Amino acid sequence: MFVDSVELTISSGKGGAGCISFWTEQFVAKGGPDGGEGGRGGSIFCKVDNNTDTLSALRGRRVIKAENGRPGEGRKCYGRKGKDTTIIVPPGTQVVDMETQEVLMDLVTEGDIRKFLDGGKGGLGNTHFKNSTNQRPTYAQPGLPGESRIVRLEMKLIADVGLVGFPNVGKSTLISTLSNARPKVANYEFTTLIPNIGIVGVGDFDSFAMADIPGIIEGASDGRGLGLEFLKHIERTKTLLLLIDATNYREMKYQYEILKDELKNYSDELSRRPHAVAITKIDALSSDEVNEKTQQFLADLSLKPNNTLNKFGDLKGATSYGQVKEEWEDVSVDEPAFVMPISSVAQMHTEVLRYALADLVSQQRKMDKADG
Ligand SMILES: Nc1nc2c(ncn2[C@@H]2O[C@H](COP(=O)(O)OP(=O)(O)OP(=O)(O)O)[C@@H](O)[C@H]2O)c(=O)[nH]1
Ligand SMILES: [Mg+2]
Repeated sequence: MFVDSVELTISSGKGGAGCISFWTEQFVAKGGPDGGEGGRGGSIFCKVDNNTDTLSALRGRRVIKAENGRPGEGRKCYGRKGKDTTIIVPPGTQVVDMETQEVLMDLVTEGDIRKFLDGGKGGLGNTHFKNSTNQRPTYAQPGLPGESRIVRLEMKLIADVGLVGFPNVGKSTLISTLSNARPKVANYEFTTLIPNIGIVGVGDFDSFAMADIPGIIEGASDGRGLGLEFLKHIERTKTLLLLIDATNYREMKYQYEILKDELKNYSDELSRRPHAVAITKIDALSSDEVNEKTQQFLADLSLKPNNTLNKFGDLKGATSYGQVKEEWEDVSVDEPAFVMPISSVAQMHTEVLRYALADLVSQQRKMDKADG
């Protein structure tokens, strides 16, 4: 099962107590104080590891606690330090304080190790308190308590392409056609309740990650349907593929506008992300119908059909729209990078789509690099 949020109490270790002890030995009547310092409590670290892709390893655990420091001992011996605990999380995990909802840590970069909670300091032993007026102190410090936080670990998918569309438009079918993911496909709305990520291979060496996200409906940004729960997953996808169902009772232009509106209502930044459009289920229509519908859709968006997508493969005369690559960075992201009719079931144009998406992703990666 896909787990993307777990609640936990996380505590660092308590410091060990300082020791009260006096030197004793044969023929030594009154040895001085020799109580050692307590060990520091273990700290909590978080480490980002690409090899885990869910938080499921943490499921069922309620408390994660680092070891306490050991108390100091006589003969000025230090107590042993408590062992640190490292929590391994997938990239894209946030640590959110349950009380304040504040994001305490944002763990994105592979290999990153960050200290979350400091272990409590060990107490000083009585050796430390010896002075000219008190040669035999009978006092030592207790160890300091560790820190404790009730948090929610939340994983937000980081995918190159997020599939966005109304329920039942064929998002899961497309991801199972293009990638290794096999989400459930069924002819009713809201089949997909949790996001799935698939790796789409491009040629022999290249690939990108695609996220299948539950369907969006009008009012999603106010919490309707599955609401905000899943819009937050889209937040971390770098580009979006809007799926518009050619056979749906909802008009294509309407679908497109609602999707754009919902994204914009959720966050301005999301609506400015590069996006493309796939018109789905075209096997259910005649090719004339598909061309007619696509032409109408492009006209509604004030876009002129062109055939630039043919460089990625043969669209067999289907009407489409694509921005020429070199111009991409200057073009407003308000308009789609391309509009392409497809059918996942009949595998029509899905290969062209694969390469066109790879192209969009590689441009996006270049832009990310340029931004640092
Ligand atoms: N004719 C045709 N039907 C399709 C195509 N793609 C998907 N379908 C059908 O459309 C229905 C919904 O497909 P899903 O892939 O589950 O749709 P979804 O967008 O993931 O739906 P939710 O998860 O509910 O949002 C299923 O009955 C699919 O068989 C296609 O290319 N052609
Ligand atoms: Mg689905």
